[in-house]
Amino acid sequence: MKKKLAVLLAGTMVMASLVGCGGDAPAETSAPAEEAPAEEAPAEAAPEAEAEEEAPAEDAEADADAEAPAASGETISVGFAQVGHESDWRAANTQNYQDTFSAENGYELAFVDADNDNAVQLEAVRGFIQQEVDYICIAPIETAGWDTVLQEAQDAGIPVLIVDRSVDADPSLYETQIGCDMVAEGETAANWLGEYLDGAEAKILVIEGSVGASATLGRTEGFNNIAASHSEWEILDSQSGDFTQAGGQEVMESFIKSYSDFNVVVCQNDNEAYGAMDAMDAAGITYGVDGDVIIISFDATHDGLQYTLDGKINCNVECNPLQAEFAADVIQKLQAGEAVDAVTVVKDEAFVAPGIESQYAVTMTQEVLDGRAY
Ligand code: GYE
Repeated sequence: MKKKLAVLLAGTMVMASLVGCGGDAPAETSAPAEEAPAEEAPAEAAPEAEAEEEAPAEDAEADADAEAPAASGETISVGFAQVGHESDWRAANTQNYQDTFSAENGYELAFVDADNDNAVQLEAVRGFIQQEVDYICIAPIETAGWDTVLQEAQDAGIPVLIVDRSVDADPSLYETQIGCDMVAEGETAANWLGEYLDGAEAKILVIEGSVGASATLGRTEGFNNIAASHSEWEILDSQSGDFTQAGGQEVMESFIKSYSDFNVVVCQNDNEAYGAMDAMDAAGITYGVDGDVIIISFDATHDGLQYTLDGKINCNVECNPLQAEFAADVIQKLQAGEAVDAVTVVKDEAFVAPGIESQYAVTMTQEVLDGRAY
């Protein structure tokens, strides 16, 4: 470790509150944390995530390596500039990083929750550079605007891992990118819809994620790629709900005012779907397998899959938040002077409500839900 981490940006740190967020409970934030929370986190392996890496020979070792402390016995310091605490997915992702980069596993984690604010996130990365952490992980709020600070990190000799979302910066400025394939997720959603509707008309409303986020851009692009070949589909409107329950509800309320005739609502994450369902409940609009409106969601977090099992969400496309072990694996390889893959795609699948059979998705059961760790 180059330098002991000081108390980090205490004023700007907002810890994610790991509340389960069902149809009615908005996410909450707790008081700013004063120190990097690594010590509090229980050591626990991420049980479900799988990676599709370019070097398959080493894949099987990933988990074991990720859990091992630094070979030298020295603590490895890692700064993690997290997006925020906007969703259940994010809470699970944060917990996973805190569990994986624990003191017990040989790490000192400096965690900053940027509260979806680009300026705060850039400031966090610059703080990590000043503190001379060994590695920086960035879950970029937006794809744009990273070249300068990535160059600063490179000039300081600190390797950067881009995690969860992607950036449009020069790839030589960072070591690796780890995350789900957002375009493929959007395509899966639309392919499932085409199969389900089987040629019937669709009048579609889209509640997008945060503006400029690769998760939003990718899911939109993927969905539109497939929609382009369905002349019987019409996308009536597409607005950002900021990946939050409140945002989903607000956008859905305004859609309901503007459009009287729609039969599909695409929510780009589960929390937006909870808000959209609240808005439709209030307006007396029925949805799900027994309703008038088909709901598609993304993330497939525990509560999202409960709604899918209950037949309220028709199709839920997974994005696995348990990604920290892949970041730890990359760091262990860099420590050992080994080459790392430029991109690690975290695998995901899709789930559909009971009664639906699909070549694109798994039909939900209680067993699938019980096996969900987040
Ligand atoms: O879908 C959403 C979160 O970047 C994949 O961000 C992530 C997205 C996820 O807020 O719930």
